[in-house]
Amino acid sequence: MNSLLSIAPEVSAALAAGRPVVALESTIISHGMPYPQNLEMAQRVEGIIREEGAVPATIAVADGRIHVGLDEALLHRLATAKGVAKLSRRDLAGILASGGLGATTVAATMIAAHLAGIRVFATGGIGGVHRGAETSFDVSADLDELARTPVAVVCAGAKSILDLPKTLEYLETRGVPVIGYGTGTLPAFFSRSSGLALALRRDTPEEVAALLDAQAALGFPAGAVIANPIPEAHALPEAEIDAAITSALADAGREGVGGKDVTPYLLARIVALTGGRSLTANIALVEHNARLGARIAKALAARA
Ligand code: PSU
Ligand code: MN
Repeated sequence: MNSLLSIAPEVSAALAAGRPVVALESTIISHGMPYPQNLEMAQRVEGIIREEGAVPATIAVADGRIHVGLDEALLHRLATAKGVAKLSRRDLAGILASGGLGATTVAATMIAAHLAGIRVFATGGIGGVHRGAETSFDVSADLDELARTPVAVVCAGAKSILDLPKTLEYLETRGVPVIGYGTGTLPAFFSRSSGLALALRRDTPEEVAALLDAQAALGFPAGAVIANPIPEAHALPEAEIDAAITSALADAGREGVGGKDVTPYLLARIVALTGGRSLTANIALVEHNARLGARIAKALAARA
């Protein structure tokens, strides 16, 4: 395994000393946002985690290794290179064997974080059950990863490009705790609430850490979703975002977009259709999640 995993010295020193570390994904950089906002976001998010007293570990694959903690050059390549592969669980072996450049989704980032010994991961949104999944079978591998890999994912819920009720049902079936952070309902990414009730609510990083430690003590393989609503000031009006999502979905259908291209296609269409307003909101919520991720990592470190 060591030959496949390349952990940055700062990250491995923090892990060895039991200091807080927060994992970050790279598909959000390569496929989730346009350049140069993607690079600025990635750098700012790392800065926020440091400001909170934790160590950021952005994860990607290059030159036959999984990198946990990226240098400036690799971060820049991910933000600018054409044809960066989008990696989920099924893609990891292939890209490691071929030596290509790849960005990790939530699923692949969880795998890498767990291999490195990192328990907390912050991002924007998770994948889920797509609308129309009853005919397309399009269910993100993120959900099964949450059921089998013990990493807590701090996110702003999921976008309503997905079928949110089905996504919650699937997570329930697979035994994944979905914890509303300061809320009793599932946040819907651009808006603070989907209206869907959650079984779990926690209001402080310490309470979240206690739950994660209890889950670890049970020996369950599963991760957890920490669903953190977008800050009020950045939430988008639901009518505006719903209209953009409806038309993005129609465009995807017309153009026959399928497989792993669906999510990046929809994200880019929504940015275009909202005149960039969705991008500003997306960046704000990722920053907010990074701060909470760092605080949860610190609370976990304090319990150890
Ligand atoms: N949702 C977002 N932004 C993103 C993604 C999802 O709001 O960037 C990315 C994440 O990397 C997530 C992936 O893991 O898309 C899910 O892709 P798929 O639906 O193909 O599983
Ligand atoms: Mn899919």
